[in-house]
Amino acid sequence: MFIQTQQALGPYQKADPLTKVEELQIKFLRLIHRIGLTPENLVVSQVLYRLQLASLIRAGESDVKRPVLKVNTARGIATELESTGSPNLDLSLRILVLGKTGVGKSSTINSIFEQPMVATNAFDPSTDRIHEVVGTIKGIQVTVIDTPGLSASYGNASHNRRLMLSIKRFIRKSPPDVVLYFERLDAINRGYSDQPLLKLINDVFGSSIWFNTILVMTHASSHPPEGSDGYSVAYDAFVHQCTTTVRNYIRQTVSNAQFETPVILVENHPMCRTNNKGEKVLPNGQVWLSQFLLLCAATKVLADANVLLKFQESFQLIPKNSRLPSLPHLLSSILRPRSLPNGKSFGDQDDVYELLDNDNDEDDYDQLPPIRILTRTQFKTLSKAQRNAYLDELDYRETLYLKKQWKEELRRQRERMLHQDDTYVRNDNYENSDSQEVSEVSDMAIPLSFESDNPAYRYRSLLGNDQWLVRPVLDPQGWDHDVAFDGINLESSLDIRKNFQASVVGQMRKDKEDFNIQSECTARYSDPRHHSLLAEVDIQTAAKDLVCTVHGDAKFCNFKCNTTGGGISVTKYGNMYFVGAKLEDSINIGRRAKLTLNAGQIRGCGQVASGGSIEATLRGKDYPIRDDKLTLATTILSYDKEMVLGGSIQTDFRAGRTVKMSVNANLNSRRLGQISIKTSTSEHVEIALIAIFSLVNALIQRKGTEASIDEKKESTSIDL
Ligand SMILES: Nc1nc2c(ncn2[C@@H]2O[C@H](COP(=O)(O)OP(=O)(O)O)[C@@H](O)[C@H]2O)c(=O)[nH]1
Ligand SMILES: [Mg+2]
Repeated sequence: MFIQTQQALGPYQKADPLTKVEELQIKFLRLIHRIGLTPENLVVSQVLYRLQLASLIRAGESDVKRPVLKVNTARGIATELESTGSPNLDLSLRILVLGKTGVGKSSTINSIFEQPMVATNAFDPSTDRIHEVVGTIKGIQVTVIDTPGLSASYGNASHNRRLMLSIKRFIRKSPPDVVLYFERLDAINRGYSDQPLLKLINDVFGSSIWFNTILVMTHASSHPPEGSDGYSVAYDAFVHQCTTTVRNYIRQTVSNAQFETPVILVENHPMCRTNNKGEKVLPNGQVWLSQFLLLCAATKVLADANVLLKFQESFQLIPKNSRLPSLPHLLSSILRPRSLPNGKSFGDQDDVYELLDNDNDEDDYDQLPPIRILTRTQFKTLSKAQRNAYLDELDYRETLYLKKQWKEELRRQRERMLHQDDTYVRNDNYENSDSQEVSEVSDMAIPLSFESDNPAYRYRSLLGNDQWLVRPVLDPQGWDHDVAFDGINLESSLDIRKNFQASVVGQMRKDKEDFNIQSECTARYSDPRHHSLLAEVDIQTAAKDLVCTVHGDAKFCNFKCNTTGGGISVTKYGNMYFVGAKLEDSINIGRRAKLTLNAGQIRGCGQVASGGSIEATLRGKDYPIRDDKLTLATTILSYDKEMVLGGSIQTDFRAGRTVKMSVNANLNSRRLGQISIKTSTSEHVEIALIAIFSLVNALIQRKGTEASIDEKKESTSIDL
């Protein structure tokens, strides 16, 4: 039977991970046989069940459908191999021990090898360096990495950190299969708290260390303490209470309430009770060495199977979303048009120059007949229709005048750029240079939804010169109001040399525990033929990690009305990397219409998100003096086997002479959407506002009833 199976498995051996998992299962069963346990043992059956389940899931997913090796068949093969004794059980275990000094790490190593391998000491730390102890237990090769004890006193955190870092270096090349964290059973009492030590382990090795960690309790034959009734607590209840205490600390450390660390009880005392086979037993009759080997082997086998079947990525100790940045979010950040802080979107300036070149109705304003400006009393004598006609005329003239001004300014600017080569003033001579050389720092753009609670928008420049704009950031819930603000916001943008601009935006905030940074550095080069290059580095803190993104964009004006571009970005989040790329194209149709298409993909940590959008913009006839426009966009996003389609409409227009409206609405195929209406006015228009409020109210109510039926979610924001 064995030979048959070998032949059957033979051809798959290299290629098929499922076959490797089946081999692992057979090896595990052979070891169980040697330890003297049966597959009916609770832990053994759990391990076999998990291996079966994992294989079935992967076999079901793969294209080559094939039956998974049944437990009974595997058991038969294992028994047969054990009875013939060949081939050798090719299984190895690599174990790292961690724990405070004197808890019995070295003694346990001697106990499991059943001979003195390392020195132990009751009073002084006797393990002074990290070293490997190699031997065989039940025919499998076991390597234990013995480490000097950690210090229990809180003042010694730096010693502990140094020690852990050197352990981390030691295991870098070949990581352990199992980590044993040691405690003394008799030392766990109500006052026990090793949380700082556990937290340090978590910080140095990362939370993934807990997947392979087993809690080892030495001195397991200790007498349970007396209960409140004067009698000793039952042994099992005592053990349960102690393990629960330590497990809870580990749960708090990894911030996961479900996490259950396996426990092994150990007794190293030479006088430990033995059974009739001479095996050391605990007060409850358990042979602790077999339990020890079983749990170590189970941990290794399950971890190996996860790696082989690529399951390890789907396990996250801390809920997935808080650890992984959202891929759709990263994708939309790569797809968004890049902008410099002066509000000009990357490439926009070129459009504007183009408009200037194409604009022939030069002297519109100068050709207008003169108009008589009325005094207030004269104005009052006019009829309503006359008043309107008069105001319209003024408005028209204002537009033309602004247009003329704008063109002149643009021409001057272009002139300057062309002559800058010779007269270019270096950075350090800025005092002497014409202050016009420095691009102006604009005010912070008003966010889409204006939150009056967000102080970044409430406080304006504290101190500023031509190059730097500095603003305080005040958090109403902040920790220290004596200093009046919790952070600082810095912005600067300057022309470094001809056609080369750079900008920095940064915000730093500090509260009692966290220090947050958010910064964006951008450099942009654009050549006279409207080709442009942009490089950007974003750094920000997210929880405890630093998220760093490097982004590069290039745009080529290949035809007169067509611009093609592409970009790549790399994001580092903790120790994960995400790489993204995008392609985009924008076509100007006439002077006022623009069509933009883009598509991009981002991947990392085995996940992929792809998406794209088509956007059509129609600008008002007075662009860019008045920025009336209508934008229609559709987007598509595919992530995690799901496809989401979205559509949005945005329009900015003037409703009458004094009121500007901005309406933004979007909805996606998940039935999530948003409507936002903003108005700004230079006159009191309470009546109009009341109308809008009632309109919005009516909308909310209607949508509210729809929502209950359709699970539709809408949010409405009104910004004044
Ligand atoms: N009674 C008892 N004593 C133990 C046990 N484990 C270790 N010891 C004793 O505790 C002392 C310190 O042990 P050692 O292995 O050197 O601790 P390490 O610093 O963690 O390596 C030694 O004197 C051991 O004999 C145990 O399970 N039961
Ligand atoms: Mg030791």
